[in-house]
Amino acid sequence: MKEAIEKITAELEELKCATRKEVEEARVRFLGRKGEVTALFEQFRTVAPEQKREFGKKLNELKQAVTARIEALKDSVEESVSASGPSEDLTMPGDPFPLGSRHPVSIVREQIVDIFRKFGYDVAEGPEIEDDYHVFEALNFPQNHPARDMQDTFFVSTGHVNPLLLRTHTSSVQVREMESKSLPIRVICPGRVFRNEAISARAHCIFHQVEGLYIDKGVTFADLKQAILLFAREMFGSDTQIRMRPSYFPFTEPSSEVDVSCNICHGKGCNICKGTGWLEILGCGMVDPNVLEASGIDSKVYSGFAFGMGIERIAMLKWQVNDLRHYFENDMRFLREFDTATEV
Ligand code: 2NM
Repeated sequence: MKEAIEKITAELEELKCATRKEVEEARVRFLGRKGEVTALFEQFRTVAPEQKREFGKKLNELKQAVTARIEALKDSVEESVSASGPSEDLTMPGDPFPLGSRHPVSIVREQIVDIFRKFGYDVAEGPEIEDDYHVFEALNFPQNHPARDMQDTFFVSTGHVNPLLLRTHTSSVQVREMESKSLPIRVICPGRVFRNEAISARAHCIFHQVEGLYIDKGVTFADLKQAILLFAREMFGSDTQIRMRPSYFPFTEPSSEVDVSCNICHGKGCNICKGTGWLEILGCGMVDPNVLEASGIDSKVYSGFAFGMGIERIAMLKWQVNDLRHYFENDMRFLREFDTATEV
């Protein structure tokens, strides 16, 4: 037995393996069920009792040495495999993480909101599911106004005095601001609105608005005109002109629609402005005294202006998008056109 132990110890020092397979073969040869070391443990049972102590120790040491050697060989084989073989190069740059891009509606909404924030306006949001009071009643819509019809508005509940509905404009948020905030109020309300329209290139049942409201003592139409002019120049360029046309909205009196000079043809007439040199961008007016009074504001002391614009419409002008439906279909070929996200 002594010789057998010495023989294995000597062989162990000579043992060389080039592959994982060879290491495994060596393990089986020594430590496997029929291995040489395993056989010695079998033999150990026949050793004379007075020698058991000495050989037991030697055998255990042998097994430990074999195990350690096999482990060492395994490591060296693995190292040389990874040094030569097709393995990971830890200096390689990481896989690129695909970045999305801003949706054109978000880009324009942020631009509009940033301009008014710079003018000192707060930003407010409110519920998309509203009640009749905040969407129509408080905004001076008469009971028989067509917007209150099932044909035009999506109702969530019907059959009672104040039905729930999907807001058709964000003016409802401004009503909530007038009800809850102290004066003066300067606020901008971006958000999604819903109208029961047949979907076409020019109309959609969902779109986005930014509405603004300014109420203080002595606010005049001249203040409105100046605010809109400054906005238009920030948004469309410092040489932009505006034109106001009389209009009608239930919540403002007087009311006006605003055009900006076409920055494609600079007034010469092109197919974007349909040869007129002007592009319609928003509606506005002086807040009707009935609207102020409904929210508890004394219309003899305070006056204000309000305006509203469609975000999709402005984005269409900005990028010459000819069909509203592009904004809602999430076609990657369309969305990638706005991919300015180069910074991480
Ligand atoms: C528009 C046009 C004109 C408007 C009015 C109000 C409120 F709440 F103060 F009465 N908010 N927004 C308004 C006025 C909106 O959108 C074309």
